[in-house]
Amino acid sequence: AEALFQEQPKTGNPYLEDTLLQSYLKTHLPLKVLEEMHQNLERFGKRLLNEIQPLGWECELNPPVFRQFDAWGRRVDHIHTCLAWRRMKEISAEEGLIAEAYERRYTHWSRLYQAVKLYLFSSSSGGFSCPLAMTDGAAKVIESLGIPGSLKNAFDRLTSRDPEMFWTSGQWMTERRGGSDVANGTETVARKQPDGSYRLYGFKWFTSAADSDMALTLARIADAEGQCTQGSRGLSLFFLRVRDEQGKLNNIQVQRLKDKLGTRQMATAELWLQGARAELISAEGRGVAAIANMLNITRIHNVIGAVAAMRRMISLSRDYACKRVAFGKLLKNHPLHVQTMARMEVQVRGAFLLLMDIVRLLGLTETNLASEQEQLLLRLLIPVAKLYTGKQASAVAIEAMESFGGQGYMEDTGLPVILRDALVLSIWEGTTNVLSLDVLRSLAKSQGQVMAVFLSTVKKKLELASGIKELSPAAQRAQEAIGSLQQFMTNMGIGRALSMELAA
Ligand code: MFK
Ligand code: FAD
Repeated sequence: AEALFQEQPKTGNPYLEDTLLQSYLKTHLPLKVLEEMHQNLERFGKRLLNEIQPLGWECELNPPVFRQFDAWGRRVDHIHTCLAWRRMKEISAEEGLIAEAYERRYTHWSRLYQAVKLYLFSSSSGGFSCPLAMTDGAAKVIESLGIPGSLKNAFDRLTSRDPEMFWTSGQWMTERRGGSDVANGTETVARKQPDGSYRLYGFKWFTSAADSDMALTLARIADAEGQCTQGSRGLSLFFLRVRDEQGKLNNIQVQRLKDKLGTRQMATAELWLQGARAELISAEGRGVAAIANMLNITRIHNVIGAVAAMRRMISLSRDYACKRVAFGKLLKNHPLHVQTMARMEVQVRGAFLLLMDIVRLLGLTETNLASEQEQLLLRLLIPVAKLYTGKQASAVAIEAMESFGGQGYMEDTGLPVILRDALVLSIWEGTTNVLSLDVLRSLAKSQGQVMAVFLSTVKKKLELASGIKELSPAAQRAQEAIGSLQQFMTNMGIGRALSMELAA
């Protein structure tokens, strides 16, 4: 009778099973750094398997619950999160999932190391990688402001390894009139107080991980007559604590939690700001430019989430192919099935290498080791990678789901969750088309230089590839195409043309 049951797909230590990750680290890292990281990652992989994956599943089974009133009718607006979710916060601190990037004990490799840990963590995290993305983004903004005295405590907490100290942050940008068009859609008003602080009044339409300790948000400062400047130049960036030490909300009301297709493990709330006390942290009218530092980090986290989701689905699919028999042989012995899996594997490998290159460049930039060309390349690659891998993750997750046949569609296998959560990756943190426009923004702002750097980098890589025998004809053809594109750009003065286009 036992033979009637299908064995469920399983994976082992995600670090040890990821041969591409291991070979990337071996090829790129200095030996001493590699040895330390290897040991730590092997340990972390074991922890993921034995402790974190089961917690992640608990988070899925116990989504947050919103309680607006207490038993006696008092308004409490309490967002109850499960024990496993709270444990994820402690683990994130213990593992230094944010701290690692800011301590920089491996200089420019620290960012890459952090990204590798987040990549391994992501698909087991029960959605906790979402608050971590915003926490990292907030730390980055504060660091780029030079860690002003008033934000030192927040910075220390966001980057702490002590679970008691560790804070997570929200990123409240989206309002009802505009999630993409934040510049025109933001209605929240900031009124200056006699002590120099501000009070915020408005409605934030999507606020994920609303159980976070703090948030960065945008608002328009009202002048003495109560008037505000409209458009992008009217927006400023604010820091606020969500609750006080007693857990009381900072003049904020929770309207409700969103009823979402996926990412159900974490609370996304609609919030009324009714005089929330906040601190202005950007120059007046420079809110969008200041929060762009956060966006660029959270967009990289989005890429991490996309690659991790693809890797998880494919790893499970590979294991299944070694267990499931159809037409008298294992799936792995059906050439057509293997071809489908190979195509997915190529997708995830390409995305993984792109991610590694981005975090390598980010690490260089943050330690002042990046050339101007590398900085330009980073600016271009972030939106490109976010828009590309966001879509790619959904497509790969759908394909992988099919590789389990009907079982792939069953809730309690845990596979549909991965697909549902992947579908948001192309929506939040900038939709695909909005990010395409961001690519144009980076082209225009640099007068086309980012594209020139991109093309010359690709050309160099292709020259290297031409040395590899099997690749040479394809590499040759690609090089010719790049050459013509470069010629075209020079002739057209593409940077100037784009500036005009955008200005129009
Ligand atoms: C798996 C983990 C994932 C984590 C998920 C966490 C949960 C989800 C959280 C969210 O979804 S948060 C909300 C995310 N929202 C967006 O991504 C908004 C999408 N819209 C855009 O990105 C628009 O392009 C943008 C709001 C930025 C347009 O604003 P503006 O003011 O019309 O743009 P403008 O005037 O071109 O730029 C203003 C300044 O910002 C310029 O600087 P300068 O004044 O110095 O020239 C720009 O260069 C700068 N800027 C804009 N985008 C930039 C940037 N700088 C660097 N990088 C960028 N990407
Ligand atoms: P719109 O801006 O109305 O977009 C609608 C469509 O129009 C899209 O297809 C878009 O691509 C297209 N479009 C818009 N402008 C252009 C243009 N110029 N050219 C071409 N096409 C265009 N936001 C936060 O601030 N904080 C959060 O924590 C947060 N969490 C979220 C969690 C979830 C699960 C989800 C789904 C969203 C979350 N968001 C959050 C909001 C998210 O960032 C926005 O939904 C997203 O940026 C899109 O904005 P919008 O919903 O206003 O759509």
